[in-house]
Amino acid sequence: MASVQLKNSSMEATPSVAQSNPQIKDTIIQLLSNLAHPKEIEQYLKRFVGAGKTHFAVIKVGGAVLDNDLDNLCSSLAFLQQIGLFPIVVHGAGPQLNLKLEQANIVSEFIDGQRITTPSVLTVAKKTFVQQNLKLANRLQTMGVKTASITSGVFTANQSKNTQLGLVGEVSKIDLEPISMAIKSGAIPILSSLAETESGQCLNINADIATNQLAIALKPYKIIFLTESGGLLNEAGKVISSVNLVTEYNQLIQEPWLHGGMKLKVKQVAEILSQLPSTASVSITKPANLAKELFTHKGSGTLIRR
Ligand code: X2W
Repeated sequence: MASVQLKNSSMEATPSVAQSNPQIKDTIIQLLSNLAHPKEIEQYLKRFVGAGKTHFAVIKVGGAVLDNDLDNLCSSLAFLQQIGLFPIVVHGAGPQLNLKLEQANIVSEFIDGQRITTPSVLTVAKKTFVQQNLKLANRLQTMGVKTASITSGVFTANQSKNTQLGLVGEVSKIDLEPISMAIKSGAIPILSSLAETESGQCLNINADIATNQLAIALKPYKIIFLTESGGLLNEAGKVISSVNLVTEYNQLIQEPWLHGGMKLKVKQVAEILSQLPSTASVSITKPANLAKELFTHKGSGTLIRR
């Protein structure tokens, strides 16, 4: 992966509400008491709060989750914000774009998980991504959660070297300022996977790739992929609770049951974690189980570490 230039890398780790007001800690522990022992919750809380407001978590929300699990997603995000933790959300909108292109009779094809993006695909993509961003933001706002929709200004990209992909971007620079400003104003930043070239041409980026690049730039404590399946699934269709990349990666990647999309995800996760401090980890879980995955030893989805 080409190295990404970072603007505003000196973004300070501002204290969260729980850090500046220790009394809130007890309320949080009480709120989570049905999930695990208070000591366990406290241990995680300390870690997350210690990571600072802007470095707690980057959360990728797949487009399918926005269609099928929006209520659980918004409740989980609202809970995090109420306890003073500000996740940075990157959303996808793949299924919604598939539908819109089909309705417009525009053919859409993929190469290795990336959509071939012609000018007419890009026009529909921009509209669809902004609509999905606002759908999530509006729902959160009706729950009293302040949000900042960020659909440009963070990712600068070059057009992909694979010319067959058309208007697809490879991230070259990340500006953290819009994210930092949003969090300072008490809002959850919600990012769409769109970039611009230096000359202002809009480009489409796969939302997983945008998330990975942002995570490498921000070095958050947690990187979370929210999916409908709630984790990596084994041969029997059950969620694999943890993967240690040091001891299990080689075997896992060769398993015949690990299908293409998941294999790609495991490879990408290994690449992100290789560029982050060893304290960082990746979780794949479903929206309803986000707090359980974050605050308990047992977790609820797949925890990947190295
Ligand atoms: C993706 C961006 C959206 C996305 C696309 O056009 O579908 C490229 O493939 P999901 O819901 O996370 O799949 N862009 C270049 O990744 O959404």
